Amino acid sequence: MCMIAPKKYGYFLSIITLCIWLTSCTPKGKPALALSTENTMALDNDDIEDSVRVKAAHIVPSKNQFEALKDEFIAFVHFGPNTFTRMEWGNGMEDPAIFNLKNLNTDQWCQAMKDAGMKKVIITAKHHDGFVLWQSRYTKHGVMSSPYKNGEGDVVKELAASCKKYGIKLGVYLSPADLYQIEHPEGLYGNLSKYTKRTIPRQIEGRPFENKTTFEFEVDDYNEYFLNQLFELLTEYGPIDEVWFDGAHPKRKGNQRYKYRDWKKLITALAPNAVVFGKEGTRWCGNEAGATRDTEWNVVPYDEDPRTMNLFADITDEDVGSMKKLVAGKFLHYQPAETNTSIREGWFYRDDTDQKVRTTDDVFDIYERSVGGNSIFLLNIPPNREGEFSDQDVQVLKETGQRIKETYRVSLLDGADGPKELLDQDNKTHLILQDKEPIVEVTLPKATKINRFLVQEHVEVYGERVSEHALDAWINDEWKEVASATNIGYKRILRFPEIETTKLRLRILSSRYTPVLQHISAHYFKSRPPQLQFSRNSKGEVSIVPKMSDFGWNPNGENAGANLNKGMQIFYTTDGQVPNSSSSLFTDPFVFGEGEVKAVAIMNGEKGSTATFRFGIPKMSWTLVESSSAQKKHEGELLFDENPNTYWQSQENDGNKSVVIDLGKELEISAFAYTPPTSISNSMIEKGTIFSSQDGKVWTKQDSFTFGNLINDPTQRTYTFNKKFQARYIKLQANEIAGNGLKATIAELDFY
Ligand code: FUL
Repeated sequence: MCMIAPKKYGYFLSIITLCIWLTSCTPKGKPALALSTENTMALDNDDIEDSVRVKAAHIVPSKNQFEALKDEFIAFVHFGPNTFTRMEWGNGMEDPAIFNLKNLNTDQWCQAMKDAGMKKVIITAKHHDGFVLWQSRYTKHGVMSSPYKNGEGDVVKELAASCKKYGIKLGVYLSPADLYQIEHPEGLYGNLSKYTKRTIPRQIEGRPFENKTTFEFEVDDYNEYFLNQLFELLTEYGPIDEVWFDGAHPKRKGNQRYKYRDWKKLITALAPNAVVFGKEGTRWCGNEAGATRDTEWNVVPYDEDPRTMNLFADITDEDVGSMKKLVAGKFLHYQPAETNTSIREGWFYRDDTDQKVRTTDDVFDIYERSVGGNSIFLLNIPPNREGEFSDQDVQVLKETGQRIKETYRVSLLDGADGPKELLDQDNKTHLILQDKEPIVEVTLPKATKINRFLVQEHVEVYGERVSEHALDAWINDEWKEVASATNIGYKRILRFPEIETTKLRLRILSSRYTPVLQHISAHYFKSRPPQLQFSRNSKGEVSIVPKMSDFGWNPNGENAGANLNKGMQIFYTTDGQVPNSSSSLFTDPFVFGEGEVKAVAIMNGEKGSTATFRFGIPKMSWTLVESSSAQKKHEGELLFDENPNTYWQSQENDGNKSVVIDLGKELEISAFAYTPPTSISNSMIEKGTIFSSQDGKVWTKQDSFTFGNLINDPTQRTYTFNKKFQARYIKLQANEIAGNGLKATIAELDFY
């Protein structure tokens, strides 16, 4: 590795660069620091990949960013008029009376967060509808005009008091988008007012501030309004540890600009410990589904200096900070990602019946992938109309907290022989790995079962450097690689099949500069064989995987059961026998016709419950003869594409609501199964008739069927015909839709 000194740092840097060059050419003794560390560094025109790499290895988090990283698991609370209107986005024209809160139990929220192990909560003090949850002096569109405590209530104040009581940090979401200020005739958003010098806060008679600080800014009406509200939130609710600026805009007006640099000045002065989300502090991870990247670098490139930027674009690419990306930038900046998602289907509470809640497996899986993948896990729990977290949410939070504690509270490396600096609990001690092939080895006091390994770099002082690493375990008198991954950064959790070992070895395979580790620990997650689910693809191939939750909002594509239970094996039979460890091992999808498949998951010798699925006649040679008035994107073919997530749907005004299928050849039929779509509940077929034909012209009515309770239980229903019959063509006629719906839908049809 040879480098060229960037011009900007001139002579001084050239010397440093030379030192790096010299030391990098010797096997040992490479210093841990070659440059002074910074939160942001400029790249120069003559920087080459090697010098960019060294700079990237010297970018460190700010104090507030590091605190935010250490909080790890934090809560989001979306609450407001949408809680009562059941909308995801309000329109700003809601009557404040709609916020008809009778009770509010912020202590219950905080208790549940505490049980989950969350360290901070961010509340939507103002969402896009512009309704404010605190007693602002600057608007009447908020809790002050609602029935709650006769207009005297203050949700932010009550939460702040509970946070203090439970030792939870507080953050505020203040939406720059403000539909009330856009829509109201006297609204300030985009009202084309002049930018003039204004004093913040604007004094309001009879409502003096205890904090006497004032600011002068050259701003327009909406920026002044925003700054005034920030002033209230940052001075009257105790310490604020995060300010969350959402990037979404349901609507804009008057080319309204935001003077973020002024907002920032106010925040820095009034809430010096607050990290700012959506600006240079922390960034959006790029999705709202709880999906995580395999490689989440927190050193990211910028084209402009983020310290002086006003507008921040979302970073949504899969690759956020590879060398290729960094080299193409003009500035390098440390900016941790927040993995934000909701525990419920949607950001706001709707109901306890249709709006599903994530499973504990799901939340714990996201926790391990996000916190253990160099990001912060921000989980939304929307309070209900009783002002509480619903029981189901509380239960999931409790179970998640229990798992986090049980799995991660103690390290199975306690008492192990290895580098003390990494094994202790002191987050200042660290180990500089100067060898060419850096290795950390630990010997455990006794043979121990583990399936998780946690490693942290000393990012606070040395930044993030490791780009590839692997873990070996001593098994049967030799080293065996059990896990590997790319970067580490603040924290990496490696998950692997259970092993029993007396020695572990962490190998750093590549790094941007001398790796400096801060902590390692080993853990055991007590898992149980998961429940299984079956599917068949359009080629007739059967797959068996751990059951996915039916959480339908924003799917992240992960199978939590499989992620948590590495090393599980699935055995199956197709001859009706109960499967066991001598049955066929499921590795890849296999072709299977009509009949029953039984499967069982076995984990570390423990057997799960046997799952059975009856597959109907394969559908590869089926064709659609006709489907009445299909909706666009919901064509008839989708009812036999072997994908229950896609469906045929008729038009609303279709009196006929029927489908005709050609089975490809004449077959004997004894039963059929109807799978309704789970994503919509108002068009499931409750009553219908099945007709059969040999030639597609002459039809015989077979049976009429009725399926009950579809809306509450939208699972597959099977109907056995009174008499078996021969048919090549089948017609299904929908006669009645559940809940008096007007459209008919079919996710899948099966015949046996
Ligand atoms: C999005 C918003 O539009 C959603 O309503 C929610 O607040 C989410 C956290 O951010 O951009």
